[in-house]
Amino acid sequence: MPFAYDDQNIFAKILRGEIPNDTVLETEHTLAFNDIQPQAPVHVLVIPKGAYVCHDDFAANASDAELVDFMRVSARIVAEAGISPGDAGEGYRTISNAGAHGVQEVPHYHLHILAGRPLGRMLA
Ligand code: D5M
Repeated sequence: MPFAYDDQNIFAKILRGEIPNDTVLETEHTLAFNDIQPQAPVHVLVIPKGAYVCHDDFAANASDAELVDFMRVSARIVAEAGISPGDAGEGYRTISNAGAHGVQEVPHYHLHILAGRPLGRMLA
């Protein structure tokens, strides 16, 4: 069954320029901005500009160009924040909540990038 995308969700409004955001990085297919309720010193959300509901919708249905751009933007956020273990940074966590059990609040696919403090053991 195809995903039902609600174009009134808050990230759709951000993408249409109807409400402001604190942009970190923008490319042709992807927008990254600071979370309005940060859970860590670094808390960036990366979203595709296309209308995808959650991770598996995006991963299954986005174009190669969208997928690559999204991943490269996420890498640039990490690099520019200086948090990559590859650059001797302190590390980070990526999270993507999906659906009811994933406790997804905004039904537009997004990747959380959290860093800047020890994040604790968290798998559920
Ligand atoms: O998380 C949704 C996240 O979106 C949550 O951390 C708050 C954030 N949020 C909500 N509205 C805004 C605006 N307007 N700007 C920036 N960040 C926002 P979820 O994974 O869906 O539970």
